[in-house]
Amino acid sequence: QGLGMPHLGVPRTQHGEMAVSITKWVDRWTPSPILALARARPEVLTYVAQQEAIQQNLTIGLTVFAVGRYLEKYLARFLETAEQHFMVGQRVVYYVFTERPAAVPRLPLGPGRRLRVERVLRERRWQDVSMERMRTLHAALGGRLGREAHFVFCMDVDQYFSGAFGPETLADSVAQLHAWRYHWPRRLLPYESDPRSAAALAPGEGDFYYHAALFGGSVAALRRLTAHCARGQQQDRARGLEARWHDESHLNKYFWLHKPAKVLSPEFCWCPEIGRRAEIRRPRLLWAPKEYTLVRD
Ligand code: 2GW
Ligand code: MN
Repeated sequence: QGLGMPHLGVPRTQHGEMAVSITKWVDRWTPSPILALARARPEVLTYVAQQEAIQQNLTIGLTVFAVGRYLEKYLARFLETAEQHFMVGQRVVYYVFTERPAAVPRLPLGPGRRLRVERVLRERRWQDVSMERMRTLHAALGGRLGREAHFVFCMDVDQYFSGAFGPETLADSVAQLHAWRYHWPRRLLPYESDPRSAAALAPGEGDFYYHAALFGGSVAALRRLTAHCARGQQQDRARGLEARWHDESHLNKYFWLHKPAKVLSPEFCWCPEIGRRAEIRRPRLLWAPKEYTLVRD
C-alpha cells in the first residue's frame, strides 16, 4: 500500500462509507498531487482520517488492565496522557479492568469521553494476569463494550502517550511492530517453537514480530482474535504448556494466520531505552520504565 507505510487512511467499514478514500489514491504508485502532498505533509492525511472518523460518528474503545500494584504505578499517567493524545476530538470510551474499582483515579475527561471500570479477579501468577486478558476482552467485546464501540484498542498499562494517536491508526485489525525486534532477521524472532503449543510457528514461518502491548480493530475482528488466543492458551494449559511469551505468542500466531489490515510503525509504541533511530521521529506511546524488583514478586 501507499507511502511505503500501509498505515494511513481509515478503511471502509460497515459503519458507513468513507468520505474520501485516501488509501485508494495513494495505493497506486503514480505521481499525483495527493501523493506529493502526503510525502511532504503527512499531517494532512492524519487530518483527513480525523474528519472521516468524525463524519462516521465513530466511538473508539480503549481497554487497559490495571491489577495489583500496576494500578498505582501506571494507570494515572496512562489515562492522563491518553486524554492529551488518544483520539482527541473523537468519542472515546475507556475500559479499565481491575480487581479494585474504588482505587481507579477519577480524572476529569474531555467532552465525548467516558471511563468505565470493570471488576476482574486477581490471578495469582503474573503470566495469568497477562493471559487472562484475552478471555476477559472476548467477553467484554460480546457485551456492552462491543455494543458501544466501533473500533477498540487493547493496550498494556505500563506505557504513556507522548504524541497524537488518532484515527489514522484505525483498521479492521491493527498490529504493532515490536520496538526491539522490528529490524531483526526472521530466524531470530522469538516465536513459540514447541510444536505441541497452539502458538507454535514452524521454522520458516512468521514475518513480523508484533508487540502485544497494543493491538486493535473492529469489534467483530477483535472477537475473532481474542477467541483464537484464549482458546489456544486454554489448549496449552490443558497440555501442561505455556507459550514462550504468553499471550504475545498466541497473538503472533493469530496475525501469522490472519494478516492484520494495518501494521503500525514502532513509532506508535516505542521504547525510549533503545535510543535514537533515524526512522523514529515522533513516538506516540512510550514504554514506562519497569522496576522488576518492585512489581515482579
Ligand atoms: C505483569 C508481570 C509481572 C508482574 C506484574 C504484571 C502485571 C500485569 C500486574 O501485576 N498487573 C497488571 O495489570 N498487568 C497487566 O498485564 C498490565 O496491563 C500490563 O501492562 C499487562 C502485561 O504485563 P507487563 O506489561 O508487565 O508485560 P510486558 O511489558 O513484559 O509485556 C509483553 O509481554 C506480556 C506477556 O509476557 C504481554 O504479552 C504484554 O502485552 C506484552 O507487552
Ligand atoms: Mn507492558
